[in-house]
Amino acid sequence: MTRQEPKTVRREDYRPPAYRIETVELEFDLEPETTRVRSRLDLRAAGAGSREPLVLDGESLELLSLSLDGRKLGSDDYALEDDKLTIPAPPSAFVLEIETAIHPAANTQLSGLYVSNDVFCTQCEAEGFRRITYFLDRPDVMTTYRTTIRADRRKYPVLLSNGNLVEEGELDGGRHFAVWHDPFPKPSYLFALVAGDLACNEDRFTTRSGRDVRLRIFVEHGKEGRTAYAMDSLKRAMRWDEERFGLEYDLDLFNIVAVSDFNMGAMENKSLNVFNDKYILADPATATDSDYAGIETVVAHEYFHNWTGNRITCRDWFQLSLKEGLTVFRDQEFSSDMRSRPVKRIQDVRTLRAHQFPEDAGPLAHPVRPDSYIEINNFYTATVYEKGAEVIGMLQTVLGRDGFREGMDLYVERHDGQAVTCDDFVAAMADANGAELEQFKLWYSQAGTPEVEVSGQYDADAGAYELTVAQSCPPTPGQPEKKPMHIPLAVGLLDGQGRDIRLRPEGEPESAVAATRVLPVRLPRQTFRFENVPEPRALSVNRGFSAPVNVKIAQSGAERAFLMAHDSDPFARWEAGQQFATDLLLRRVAEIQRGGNGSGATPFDPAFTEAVARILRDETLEKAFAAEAIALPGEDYLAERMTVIDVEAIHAAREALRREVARSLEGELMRVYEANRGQGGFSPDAAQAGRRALRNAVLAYLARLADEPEIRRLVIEQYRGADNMTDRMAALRLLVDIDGPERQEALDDFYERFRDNALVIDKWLALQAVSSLPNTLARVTELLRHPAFSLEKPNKVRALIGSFTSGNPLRYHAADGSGYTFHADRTLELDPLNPQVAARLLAPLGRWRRFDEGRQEKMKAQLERILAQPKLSRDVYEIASKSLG
Ligand code: 0A1
Ligand code: ZN
Repeated sequence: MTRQEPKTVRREDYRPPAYRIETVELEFDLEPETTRVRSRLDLRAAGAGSREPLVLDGESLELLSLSLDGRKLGSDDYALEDDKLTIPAPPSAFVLEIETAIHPAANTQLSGLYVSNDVFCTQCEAEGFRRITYFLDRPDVMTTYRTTIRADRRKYPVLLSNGNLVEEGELDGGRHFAVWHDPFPKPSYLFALVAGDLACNEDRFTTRSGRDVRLRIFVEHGKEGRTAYAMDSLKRAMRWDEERFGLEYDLDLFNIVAVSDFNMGAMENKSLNVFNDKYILADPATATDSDYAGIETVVAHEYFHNWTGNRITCRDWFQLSLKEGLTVFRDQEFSSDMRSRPVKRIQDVRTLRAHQFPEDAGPLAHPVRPDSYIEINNFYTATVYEKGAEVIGMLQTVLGRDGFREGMDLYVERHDGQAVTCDDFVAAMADANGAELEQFKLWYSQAGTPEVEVSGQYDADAGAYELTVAQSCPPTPGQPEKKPMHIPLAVGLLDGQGRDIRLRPEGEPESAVAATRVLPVRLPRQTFRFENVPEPRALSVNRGFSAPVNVKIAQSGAERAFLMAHDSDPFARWEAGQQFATDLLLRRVAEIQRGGNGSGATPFDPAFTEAVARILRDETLEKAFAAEAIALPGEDYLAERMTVIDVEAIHAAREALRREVARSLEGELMRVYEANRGQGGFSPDAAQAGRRALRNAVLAYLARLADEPEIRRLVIEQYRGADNMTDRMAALRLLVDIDGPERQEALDDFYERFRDNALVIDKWLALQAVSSLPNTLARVTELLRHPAFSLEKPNKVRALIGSFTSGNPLRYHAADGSGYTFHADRTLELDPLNPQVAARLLAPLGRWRRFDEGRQEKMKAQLERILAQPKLSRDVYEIASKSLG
């Protein structure tokens, strides 16, 4: 087979645009089958000297007409290729008018203009605008938009675009129109248009300088009652950004539209955010506490982009983390202020370790600021987003909260209205603080998770403590050798009573004494010495997860239990428990691998169970924290810690430890379960959510004793009696792993109750896909034909296929390779419909190097089968070919 190798785009090839667009006027005549788009561009050559051809991007467009300064161009005047339109020698300033036809109803890729449940909407990031009209579709071309929308009045009464509504009225033939003007210059990826028959929830917000902003959330009719939490989140986010960063909203109108078909979570288009309705709609009967938390975060994230992304945008797509890492950091800070900061930190680290660490250790590893890509849509990754946010968080740790704020102020002052780079951001931080951040910038350019090996030594005679820190970073694709990084490593020492020892580094004044020290680790190997230290009992490292690294430290179970009980840093307390459990579980895995099923295995260290019991009894702990602290590390995390991953042994070991804890602490667990029954009405607030989290974490332990009829009854009763989705889902999650008649009864009941709510049915699909029962793949395959499933709806695909391939390692990695064949089959079916989503789901196959030889061969064979497909998208081609390496 011959294939035209897709082109690689390189960061070093960046050139500024040859033309500027002064203004753009767009006119849409909306029809689902064929929509006509007229565009009027006011163009100007950017450089003074020799003039270059004008090359406009375009994809899947029908060109209807083209004229320059009012003169119609003939086919000799321009060159039309698959992905571009070239005008070889235009004048230095001119007006170009372009008319194109596009086909929104047939747009299953959901990029450009498409139709979702009879609503027209757009998705232009990263390169979707070129699927609407020919344009300089790159983020460093910023211009002002005036947009006219015409459509059937009855079917599309609501017509929206960016900015302010300047005119609207009636047209012949039952049509109407609206004209929108956005005064803020923006790149094309932030353009948006929506037209449909939508209901709206309207509210107001007064900014601190007195601007009265009209807030509207548009949804399909009948769903407006489920938008209250999103609206409340929006208002809280607007206030928070004023208070924390001094950033105010800048228009009189802010619109959100929720649609049911969307490739990602949501999109920050200027004053017209478009959302996957999963991140807008909630009520107690249908949304879990984590759904509520997700809404709060995503609504805030998109709103925060107005400054970090829209007013200051990216020069080119390699700088994506400039807006994404920073905006994730901002939404994490916001959620930390709204809820429990330690619990938020724990959850963010769990996510980072589950998604970003494996990415950074695999064939798709790339720096936070990548050097090359084939398809930019493949780079909306955990590395760009979540590791990018960690990098920003480290800057705040290094510069201090106030220093960071000064850096932000300078960044906004310098770059408002510009398209800039990650270097510009770091320069603002450095200049505002007189700081040296050259070595720190390696966090943007070097991929891979650094390893930090720590050992401590106490010199009783001198009363001094010496900490030796060695760093290294594993090779990643294209980066065999790494330079030492600047790692801000927060450490503390605990005395025999579990109190923090005040630490003063050698040679520094008494005023530098603190309980937690942030060590500036910069060398491959470095020793830090602390004077006047009484004998320590335990060392606490990477407090608050101050750096996204893997820490290696030799610690006994007793030390870990001590830290679990006493560390003043709640994150470190949680981490001590995770590492304690990890040690026990990996030891058990090794035993299972040596000796069969592990039934004659060495018992787990009882100190762990005791530590869990202590958490359950500690009334001073936040309940949400206690829930996190008793939850074992996930199968993914444990897998990451093994050289050759054994999914069956990991599953067995984890089940065994859960059963062991449940058996030893049954009475205690029962007590906590009963003590945390909800009374009174439901509220999604952090306190109530924490109580539910703890109770459900406890129930998950108890469910390991499901041979006891009493325990089965408990789970079923919770399922039946639940007055909220969190409790109902938690019980159903346990039931799907328990073979028996109750399982199907509950699943059928759930389906009947919620069959009219697409988002809840996604949960139903996902739960069946993550079941540990052996027939799961057969059931998932059956569900592909269920009326509730559709390959054209990304939420359905993620719920059923994604949950199986990335949320069920035990069944996905079945030794016979059936999971892999299933995955490749679905990829090949989905690729022609929606390449973005197909490519995003592919990562698990790329982890083949980490498995035994039999699985390796089977995984590779499926990747090869995908690559052999002649008409593969760039998206899937890039992931599959890089995965094979
Ligand atoms: N900028 C959005 C994420 C996003 C990216 C691409 C999309 O379509 C391909 C859609 C949304 C955010 O960070 O929320
Ligand atoms: Zn974002």
